[in-house]
Amino acid sequence: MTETTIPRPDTAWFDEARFGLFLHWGLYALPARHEWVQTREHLSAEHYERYREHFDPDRFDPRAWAKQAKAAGFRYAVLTTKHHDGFCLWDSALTDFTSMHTPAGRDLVAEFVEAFRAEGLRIGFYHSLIDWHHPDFTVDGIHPRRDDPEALAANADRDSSRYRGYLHGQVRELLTGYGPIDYLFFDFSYSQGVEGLPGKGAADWGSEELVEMIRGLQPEILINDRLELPGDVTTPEQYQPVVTPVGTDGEPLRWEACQTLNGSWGYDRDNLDYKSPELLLRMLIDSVSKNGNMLLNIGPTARGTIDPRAIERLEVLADWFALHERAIRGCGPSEFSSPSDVRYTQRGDRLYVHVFAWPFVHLHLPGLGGRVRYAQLLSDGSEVPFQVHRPEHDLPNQHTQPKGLGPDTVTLHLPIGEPGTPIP
Ligand code: H79
Repeated sequence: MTETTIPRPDTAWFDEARFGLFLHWGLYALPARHEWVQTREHLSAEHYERYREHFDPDRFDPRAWAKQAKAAGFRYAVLTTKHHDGFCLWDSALTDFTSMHTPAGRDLVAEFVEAFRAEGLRIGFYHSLIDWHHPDFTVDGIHPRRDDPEALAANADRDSSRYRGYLHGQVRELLTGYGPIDYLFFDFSYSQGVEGLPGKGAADWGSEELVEMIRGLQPEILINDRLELPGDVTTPEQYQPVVTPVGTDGEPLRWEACQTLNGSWGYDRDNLDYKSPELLLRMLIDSVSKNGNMLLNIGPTARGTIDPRAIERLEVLADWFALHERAIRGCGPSEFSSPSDVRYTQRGDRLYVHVFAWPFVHLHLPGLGGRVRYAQLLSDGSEVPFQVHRPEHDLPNQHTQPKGLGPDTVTLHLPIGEPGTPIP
């Protein structure tokens, strides 16, 4: 497979959108203590299976989710069709470990797609390469039964090519049953192994064939890079890259930081360690300033609701986006470099100066002299006076005109205090 034979998908929508919603929803919402609970606590298959009988999301309202997401500034949404536990949210013909065989009794992927599409959001599917439920998925270094010698010995009876067939078959179902899908987020490869036990990677997933099948079914879909193949999007997890990520050839990559609200992806009831709304906004701004997106996660509850701490943050995002959308959407990095504690985003001839350390009375922006016609606060449209620093004013002890600024520096004169929004 080479770049010349495979048509590249249209990526403009992804670059424009900048902000996506990740949704981790599945049986792990019931134990409600992290989506890796099965491995973390070595839960038996029987123990975990019980959650299937109790999965009854009676308050699931995908249209409400979609409306809230749109208002909060998201322009695409990525749902866990299946996580590592192997539980499927759609009506798969290849297993009965699905939402169909729970009290829900419905295809939740279908309802998600329908509702989010109706709000004009792009649709992404998260799909786990890892599957702790499938009988042919060998027990490896991150499997819930990794410490069970019998389970490890039974690997001899597991047929990994059958698992590969299942994986490919399920992806085919997802890409043929729900119309055009915009993004596929696979998770994840760990072929280096884990603490002396085996891992899995491209050979286990049949990555090349899988991508070939996907491109054949949906040529426009974007695929992340966790198949151990180069992808359309690289997805740093739970950190902000210090600089724009580059590939092995040194070229910048299309990227998206996937981030949690509180360190857990699945609903984690007793975890109150939430990032502040201000921090979440800074993470988004930071991503855009480095030509990236942010995929921010919510873990809905077992009843299909979104917990109050998450709602609170969505509401702040909605208020912020109402005034500041133009500093994010369709923006990218600036041709200018920002001072510390400031991020620049730019679209055409509009430079957005995001001041992370407020308030200062004066803000010096080197490199902008002669390039600024007018400056204003985005939040209220009020003028921000500025001057171009002139070296002849470099007088000792004159605190408003310190020495050492180049003639190309612009000094913004900022108001003290914040005009009604978390970050001006
Ligand atoms: O779905 C969410 C998480 O459940 C999943 N990806 C997001 C989107 C995820 N969780 N952890 N990881 C991905 C990376 C896990 C890394 C580790 Fe390991 C597993 C660290 C130690 C065990 C892989 C194997 C890396 C080193 C060894």
